[in-house]
Amino acid sequence: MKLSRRNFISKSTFVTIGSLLTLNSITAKEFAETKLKARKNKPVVISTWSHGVAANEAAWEVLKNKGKAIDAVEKGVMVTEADEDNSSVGIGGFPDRDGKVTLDACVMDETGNAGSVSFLQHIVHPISVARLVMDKTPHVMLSGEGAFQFAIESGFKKTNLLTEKAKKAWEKWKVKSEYEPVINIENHDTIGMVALDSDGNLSGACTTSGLAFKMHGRVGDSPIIGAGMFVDNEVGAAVATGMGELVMKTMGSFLIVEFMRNGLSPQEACEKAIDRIKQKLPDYKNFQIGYLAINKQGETGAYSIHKGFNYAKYNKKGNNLIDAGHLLKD
Ligand code: SD4
Repeated sequence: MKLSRRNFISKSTFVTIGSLLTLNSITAKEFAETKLKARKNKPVVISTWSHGVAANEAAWEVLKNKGKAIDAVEKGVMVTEADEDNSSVGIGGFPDRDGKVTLDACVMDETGNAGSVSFLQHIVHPISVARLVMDKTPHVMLSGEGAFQFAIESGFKKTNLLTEKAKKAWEKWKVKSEYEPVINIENHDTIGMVALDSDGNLSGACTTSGLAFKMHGRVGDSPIIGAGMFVDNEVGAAVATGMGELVMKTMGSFLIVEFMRNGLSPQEACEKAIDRIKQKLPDYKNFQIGYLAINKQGETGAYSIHKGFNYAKYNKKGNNLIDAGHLLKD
């Protein structure tokens, strides 16, 4: 039958409404399932490495009182930034080759807003500067002197971040000056945190002094939205730790969120992003990368290249340190 224009329009309208109805009923079903799972799982927060346990405590204080995920992750990672014994975040972080402590951090909230600072010196809480970049400026990222100036103008105090312990470690390193980022030893302290709050909203934060004894001016993945951390409130959030160059080259956190968008669980998505590193970067065995992910339902996942990566998870069942699975079985 030849379709008249009128016929065609009415038939295609019928098809469109028909497919919309199917689409809507699937979406409604999925939506209901997501809500049900989320109700069971939320709130929940996960963060990298064993210092995540203390950071989660502070985040949980916010989450348990029905606070926002963005406030929880900021408060959470601030604990690690203020910890002088932690040699890769905030005060006490190991310096670069030239003895300068330079910090990278970023935040992202449920609206898709993001803020970041890189190569920031003399400020104990770069995460809060990143939050202000997000909340108070039209920009996403401020760097170096400009980031410092913004921090001072916003009321942050100039502080010497190089502790005696970190200075001693740097002086010891200078004797040989070998530039060898070691797996799970000097890279093991960055804190990345993602959370789902009681309202079902996701946010993330990541903060670090980066690789110990790095080249002056080196910036890692941690302040790069999409690399070190990414949030899409429709889907999930992910955060990275380890050798940032590998994460940047594969856009790790964004990739994980996109894998989840395409139907993978957080665990499968982390594994697939580690596999992407394996496929693309032949020297991957020399480095450690750890990924964490959470989805809208409050399900979580974690995976790394090498053994030794762990993370802290706080939900209604309590605050637990968990060993992540890993690719290389050596
Ligand atoms: C960086 N990804 O600067 C950071 C380092 C890190 O655990 O995560 N260490 O490359």
